Amino acid sequence: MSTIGKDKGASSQAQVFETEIGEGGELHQVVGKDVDTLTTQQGVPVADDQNSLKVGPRGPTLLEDFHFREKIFHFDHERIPERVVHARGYGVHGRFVLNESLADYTTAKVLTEVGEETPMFVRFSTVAGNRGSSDLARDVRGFAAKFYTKEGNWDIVGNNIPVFFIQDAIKFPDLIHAAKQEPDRGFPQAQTAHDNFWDFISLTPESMHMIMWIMSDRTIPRSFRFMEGFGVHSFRLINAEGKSTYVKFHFKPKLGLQSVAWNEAVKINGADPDFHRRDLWDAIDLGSPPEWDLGVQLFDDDFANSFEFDILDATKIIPEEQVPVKIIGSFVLDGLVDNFFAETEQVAFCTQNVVPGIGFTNDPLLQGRNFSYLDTQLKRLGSPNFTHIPINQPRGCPVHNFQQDGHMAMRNPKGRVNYEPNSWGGPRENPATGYRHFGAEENGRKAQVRSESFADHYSQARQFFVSQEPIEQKHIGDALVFELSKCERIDIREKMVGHLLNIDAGLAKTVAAGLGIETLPEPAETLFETRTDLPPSAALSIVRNGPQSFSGRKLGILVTDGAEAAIVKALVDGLKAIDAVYEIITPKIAGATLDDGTKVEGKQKIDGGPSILYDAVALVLSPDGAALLAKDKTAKDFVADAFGHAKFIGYVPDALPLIDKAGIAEDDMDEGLIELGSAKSVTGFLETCGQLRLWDRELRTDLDAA
Ligand code: HDE
Repeated sequence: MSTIGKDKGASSQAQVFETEIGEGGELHQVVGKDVDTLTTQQGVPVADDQNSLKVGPRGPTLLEDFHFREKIFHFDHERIPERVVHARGYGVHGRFVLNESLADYTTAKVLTEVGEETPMFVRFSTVAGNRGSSDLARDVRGFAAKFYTKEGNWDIVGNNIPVFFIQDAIKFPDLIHAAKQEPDRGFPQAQTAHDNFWDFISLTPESMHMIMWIMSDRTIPRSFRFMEGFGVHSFRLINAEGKSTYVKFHFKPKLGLQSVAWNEAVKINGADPDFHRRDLWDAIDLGSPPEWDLGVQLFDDDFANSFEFDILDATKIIPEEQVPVKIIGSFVLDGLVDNFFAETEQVAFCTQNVVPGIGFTNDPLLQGRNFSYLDTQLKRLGSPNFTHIPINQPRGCPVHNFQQDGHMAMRNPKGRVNYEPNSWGGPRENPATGYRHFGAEENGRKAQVRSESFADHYSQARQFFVSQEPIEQKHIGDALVFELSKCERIDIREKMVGHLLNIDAGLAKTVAAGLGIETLPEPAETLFETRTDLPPSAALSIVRNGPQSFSGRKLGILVTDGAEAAIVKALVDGLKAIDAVYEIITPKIAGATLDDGTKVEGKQKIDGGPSILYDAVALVLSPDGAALLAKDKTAKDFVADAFGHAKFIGYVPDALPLIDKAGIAEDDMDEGLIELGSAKSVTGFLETCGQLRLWDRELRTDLDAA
């Protein structure tokens, strides 16, 4: 017995296996090749990593085994606290190139040196869910960008929605407590459909504009690649003369905007909780990295003073019709991380990270954030030296200062001097190039107050609603009914309808009807005369800013044995030509043999590739294949879901029995079901797929639309 145990451990450790291909193509295992030897953290070579040190083969484990202890100790400490918000995220590297100089407005090199490439790191996230929650939660998406500029790191810690719930940072802990899981039961997570959230919202009228955005499809994006990003606050640009211009930052995806349907989102969360991160990984890995334009809205004090709302109020936008977004450059996100923890998890964004020529305004939300982000990194990363972690280190410039010591200090200078001024030498402040805060004139009485200029909570909420296409308005109504139907307290539902009455009477009535509220409540009381009818803004609709083609999107091609090879080939070629991707879904993962004898590999077995994972689907089936699948629940769901989610469906005539069995009757057949009678018809089908969805189908077929 004892010999067996000993030999096993010794042999598995002493031999390091590598494979080598012999002359005849055979594989050899090579023992003891020149590969690195496993070591402890102290660099001591390890002889046995399979068995702990024991007294005899069945005896107790000894504390003396320092390798065992070190390994377990380190494992025990692998986790760091997850972010208190935005815990679930996905980061990638990128590059920003400036096309148009803002030299009239700012000295920041990143915004004035045309053609210069600035490395970036971007982390996308959901807000409320924990680190292990699913990607398609209805939630705001974080869109945080770190620019490693020549003058230091500049962070835009933005979201995919240009406004926020609250006007003053002091309410942030309440908002987040109410949104996250309830404290007694620990659920629901990653969703706002519960009493505490809507209770807080119903008592916080300033959130109403944001509520319109989060109940829209903006919070269930198809992919990070199809999302806008916003810096939200008004910042300042400061030029060489010390003059300040206000700025709002915008990221506009080159692919256009796109979201999924709510019922689809719910199902995606089950089928692939990593849907968004996988999508981004695949796009970069397959060589189609996403790109965004960086735009700015620039305005001065005259505009700020004449604008209907306060430019310091983060619950308001400045409509693009009033101040157009000027595109000044673009960025591509084309680099996957080498290590998720080292980069995505340890990246520390701080709104306070600005460079010379960029400054803050008095937005009370931004002022609070400037404290919070630095503070939270200490908690999360455990040391004031979190800036020494490679992902957080400036890359475009040196770092010289006399901050020293602390946990995990990695940048320890040599020499005697650690103070400034000194007579030894070393870095000194530089009034010419150093960061200068904008010298805004301030005066006023110290008080805990909210400016009256922040008081109109409904006009822009209405403006957002009336800027939506009918299908988008329907989705907002559906979302409100769904969320409020999950509130147990009727009074909370009623209070919310009271707010909606101040936004749009039609919407309020739809929601009341959906919730079974027979008598409409009184409109919510407002402190000031609040609500003007603002003109609709086309920039606020997803449908009106959707993709121009199927490029960057994904077709699911359901294929069975005996299916027409010419159609499959035409689809595959057509998709490649427009830089779109596809997956072949087959009844068995081994793939299918087509009518000309060629074999196609199945990327998904039908059970693992539901149609919710694709932007559109094609059914290329043989008569036998269709007959077989017409009996299969999963295959029927594949078609029924694609239809229900208003997707375009291409089909060969032989697939009709499956379509029929999926519950799509002959008189349901609409222009979104496109016959692929020949390879030629494929082009037309792919062109049609370039539209987002056939939303009219939903308006025709969904009970709630009536
Ligand atoms: Fe954040 N927010 N936030 N937030 N936020 C954090 O910082 C906070 C707000 C946003 O991928 C935390 O490093 C306060 C608005 C993003 O690492 C924390 C207030 C916007 C991310 C924090 C806000 C954001 C965060 C948690 C109200 C859009 C993820 C972990 C005043 C403009 C960054 C961390 C990443 C993360 C505080 C409101 C965006 C606690 C106090 C408005 C994208 O510091």
